[in-house]
Amino acid sequence: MQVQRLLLLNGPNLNRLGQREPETYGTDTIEDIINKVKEVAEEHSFQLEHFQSNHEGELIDKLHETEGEISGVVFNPAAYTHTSVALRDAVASITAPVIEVHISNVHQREEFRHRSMLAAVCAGQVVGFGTDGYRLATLGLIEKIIN
Ligand code: DHK
Repeated sequence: MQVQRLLLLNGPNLNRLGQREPETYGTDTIEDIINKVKEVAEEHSFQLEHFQSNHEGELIDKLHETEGEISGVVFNPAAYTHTSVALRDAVASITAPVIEVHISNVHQREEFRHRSMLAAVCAGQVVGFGTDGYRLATLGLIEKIIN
């Protein structure tokens, strides 16, 4: 049997984690997050692929490429969460379940961060648990895939 794969997908400015507004996003770098998610994935016999981009089209292409290849996606669309109909449509177009993650509690922040364009087409959402949210989202995603 082939090993199932998960995709960890990170949107704009998340390559700056560790240096970027640590009071809001903590001090973990994107490498720290990849390592934590990889650990959870491998504990459950899944392989992990990671992709980060600051460009909407590249994120859309990566979502399309999951078809037939990836069993589930943990996705922090970052600022595109609040603006991107194109990313919403990309998530809706694929068969793999997608869990939306936000490091900060977006509901305690500016009004424009309260709305997610993607939430309605995602299988679940994890918000406000800091970078640990990625680990929690991965566990939830694996549960959905195997059950
Ligand atoms: C990350 C961002 O870059 C923001 O644009 C979102 C999200 C919140 C987060 O909390 O992970 O509004």
